[in-house]
Formats: sequence, C-alpha cells, structure tokens
Amino acid sequence: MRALSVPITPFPDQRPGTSGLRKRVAVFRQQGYLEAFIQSTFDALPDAVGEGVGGKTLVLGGDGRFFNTEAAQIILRMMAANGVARAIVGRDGLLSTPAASAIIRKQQAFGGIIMSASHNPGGPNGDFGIKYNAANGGPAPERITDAIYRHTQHLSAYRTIEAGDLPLDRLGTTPLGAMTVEVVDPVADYAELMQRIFDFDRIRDLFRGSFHIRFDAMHAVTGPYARAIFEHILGAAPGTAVNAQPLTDFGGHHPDPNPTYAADLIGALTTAGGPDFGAASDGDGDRNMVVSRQGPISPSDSLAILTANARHIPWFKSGLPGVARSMPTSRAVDRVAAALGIDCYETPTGWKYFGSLLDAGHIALCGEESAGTGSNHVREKDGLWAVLFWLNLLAARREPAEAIVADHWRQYGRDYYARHDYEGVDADAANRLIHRLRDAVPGLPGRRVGAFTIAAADDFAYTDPTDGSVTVHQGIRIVTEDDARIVYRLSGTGTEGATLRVYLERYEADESRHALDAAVALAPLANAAAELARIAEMVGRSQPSVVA
Ligand code: G16
Repeated sequence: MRALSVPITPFPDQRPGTSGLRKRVAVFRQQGYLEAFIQSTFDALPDAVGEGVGGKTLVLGGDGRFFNTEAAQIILRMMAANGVARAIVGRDGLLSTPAASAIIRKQQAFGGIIMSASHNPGGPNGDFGIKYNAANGGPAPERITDAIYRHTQHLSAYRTIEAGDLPLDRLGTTPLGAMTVEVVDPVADYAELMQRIFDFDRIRDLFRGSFHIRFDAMHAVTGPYARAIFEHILGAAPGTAVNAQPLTDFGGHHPDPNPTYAADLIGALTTAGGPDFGAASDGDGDRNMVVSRQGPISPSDSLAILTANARHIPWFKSGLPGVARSMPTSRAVDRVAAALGIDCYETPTGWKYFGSLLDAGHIALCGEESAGTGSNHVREKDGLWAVLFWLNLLAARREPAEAIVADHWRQYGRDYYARHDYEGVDADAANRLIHRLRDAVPGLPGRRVGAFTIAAADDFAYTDPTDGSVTVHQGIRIVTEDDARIVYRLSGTGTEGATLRVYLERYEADESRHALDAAVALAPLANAAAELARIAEMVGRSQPSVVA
C-alpha cells in the first residue's frame, strides 16, 4: 500500500474546547479538515508527552452519528501511515466514551480517538466532533490540546495510505499496511468492568420482583449497552431499553438527557402505573439523567446521594478517599463530604480536571451539574455506570428512589438548584457581559441586588493540587449573605455563537419547605441574577432558552 503525504493549508478554527473539537458536519467534511486535526494531534504528541504514536496501540470509536463510519476509515488509514502498530476499533465504529476509556486502560493503549459531539444533535445538518484521550483513558489535558492547536496553525501536509475501506462490521483482526486493526465488541469489556463494580446478583433480585425501569438511549450509543446489561445480563424485562437502536441522526432528536429533551421519559415515570425508576443517557453515553416517580433527580443531588450511599457498592466498600464537583455544581455534596470527614474538591468545568485528582487517588467519586457522574473506574463520566449505581442502591435499600431523595434532604437539607441557558447569543455581547462582571467583582460585596445582599464575589481560579498548574477565569461566583449562590460562565461546548450559563442555588434546611417547585424557590434569585448581569440589555434576551 502506497504511503501518501497530502499537501494541505491550515484551518485556523481548530482550537479544541472542553471536549475536543466540535463543528457542524459540513465543516468537518471540507477537504482535509478532519485530516488536518488528526495529523496535528499525532504531530503534537511528541511535544506534549515526549512520545509519538509510532509503534503504539490506539483505540478508536464513536457515538454512531452521521459521518462516524466515514471518519473511522479516514482515521484508520492515517493511523497506519503514521506508524501506529495496533488499532482497536469498536464494531461498526461504535464505542461509548466511557467504554473507550475503559478499553484504553484495560489494553494499556497509548491513547484513543473518540468521534463524538456528545449531546449535540446529529445528522447531515448536525454536529460532529473529535477528541483525543490520553493513556489514563481521560480527555487530553491542556498541554496536549494546546500543542494540537499550535500544530493546526502551521500544518502543511497529512499522511495517509492508499487503501480501501475495512469491514468494520465483523469482529476480528485485519492488517492495514503494517498496522493491525482489531474490531472488538463495543460492549464486552465495559460490561465485564461493571460486573466487578456493582452487586449484579442483588440487582437481579430486584428485577425478579415487580420492579420496572425504563432506560431511554435516545437513539444514541448506549442502546446496545443497555440491552446487553439491563435486559440480557440483569434480567430486566425486554423493552426496558427504549430508543435503543443507534441512528446517525438520533431519530431527529437532541440526544441530551434533560427535562426538555427527555420529557417523554419523565411523563412515563410521573404517570400512575408507570415504571418505578427511569434513566437516560446522551449521544456518547457519558451523561446520565435519573428519574424517580416524582420527576428528575438533579445531577447535583444525585452526586450527593451517591456519595452518602457509596458504602452499598462493592467497589467502594473500603470508603472514599475524597470527592470532587465542578465549581458550578451545587454544594449538596460538600455537606455529605463534611459529614463523612473526607475531602471535597471544587474544580473548573471539564472532566479532565477530575482526571488528575483520580489518577493521584485524592478522590474516587466526582460529578457535575451537566448530568455527569463518574468514578475512578475510568477517566470519563459514565452514564450507564451512574444508572447501575442507582440500581444497586435501590436493590440494597429496598426503598423507592423518591424516598431516598426525601430522606437525604431531611438529613442534609435541600440545595434548590437550576441552570438558565441563553443559547446562541452573540459571542461578543456575551464576552462583554462576562468582562463587565469580572471588572465589577471587587466592588460587589455589600451591594444589594433584589432581595439579596452580596457577601462575596470572585472570578473562579483553580490550582491543581497534583501539579500546581493554575487555571483562571472559570466563572464569576457571587455568594449572598444568606448563602445563596449565582454563577455566570460561558459554555465551552456550543457550536453557534455563545451560550451564557447562569447557575442558581439556595439552601433550605427546613424540611417543611423541601417540596417546593425549584423554579418557584429560585425565582427571586433568578431575577437578581438577571438584574445584576443586565442580561436583557447586554445579550438581548429576557428569558433563558433552556432551564435545566
Ligand atoms: C463537556 C465536559 C463537561 C462539561 C460539559 C458542559 O461534557 O466534559 O465537563 O460539564 O461539557 O460544558 P459547558 O458548560 O462548557 O458547555 P460533554 O458531555 O459535552 O462532553
């Protein structure tokens, strides 16, 4: 097979964000666009980690969205041309993000390439994305993503080989040039890992009774995983996994498990005679939503409840060294960590910040408000793992999920929480709003806004305790005298304009006030947040586009 070096002009817009590079499919399909990013990644690794991909094993898989299989073939040819010795690929080019992380770790691979734009819509008019995961199985740290970006700016050619497409629908090993391509079952290693973490016998017992769950795979990558694990291994009723066939356009839906896009699931749970427990995962299987018969359990509460109940899980039977949450996630887990006498770390948004704490053994459990929960079993957040954690908990406590939530609030108090997103706003206007707040920070303490008096304000900066690296400008934090909190930050994952996120939380110790609607409980704070940032005036929106 002939090796080729194809000349190329750089694409200046290839800066990887929170989760790699995400763009419209049409952008990725421009001549040489995908290739430029992949070649830059390969070229950047010697600078960033001291070694290149030559002679190494790499893992490849994606969430099955439009362009997934085409991209897999392009990437495999480029891996072969760049001297990779062995490529491990999920059948049909599929691997959930946590399963890719698990395989990288199990096979001690050098790294992996994940083709996904996570929860963003798919199809020819949707989004595509690429991210590089390092040898620990986690998202590339900044020293790698910065090096990739530098290389994208002056790349002049990419390397590939002349070869036809490989049959990725068949398990087995095929040579591609001097490289070996191993097509593996995307579910097998992951399912085996889950059985080492949770008490599957206990969960099987639960399903033998009258207990029913509904898992919505949203036509994304977790369908085959959910069928295999819930229905075949754990004995849940056939049909437990709905929308379980991965589709390239996710059935025209938005594969984002939140109350807006998973409204059907919430409807089913809150209707008399419906299932006892519900859950959903996103495009690439790393996010989770869990739903009791009283509606969705907020990701921040879920993290706190899992931390408080970790002792029920075999994997955590010797306790937790510490936990972590991203800064905008509610402080519910902090209260549990304090009661358990363990450390609680507050990190910037982005799973990679948890990775170094997990690698160093400082924490074993972590999560974020954006529907991500995970542990030291892989280095990505893990949707199905979170659902299994809840099932193991329900099986151990033999109480309904809503009772476990109410009991938690009784013990620790309730942190009312909501996120208001202003999507697709003008990027310059959104940046001006954040800069204005940043400049105002020193003068905010003591100032009144609506019914609140500001006690403290800062622009969140983080020092990684493992290597001392400092990350600045991670969001404006405002804490009021009665300990309510407002956070403003711009999303790092959108593909159109900017998304302003406003995070609201208020603590309520009084049990008789735990059953309020979160929107009602947070309305005065939401008004204060809009007023303080002058949102309507600065970005021209009087209402958020999504309330999560
Ligand atoms: C990614 C990151 C998460 C982050 C989320 C939202 O998740 O891995 O750590 O919380 O984006 O980020 P932002 O608020 O900047 O949009 P995913 O599921 O999109 O890969």
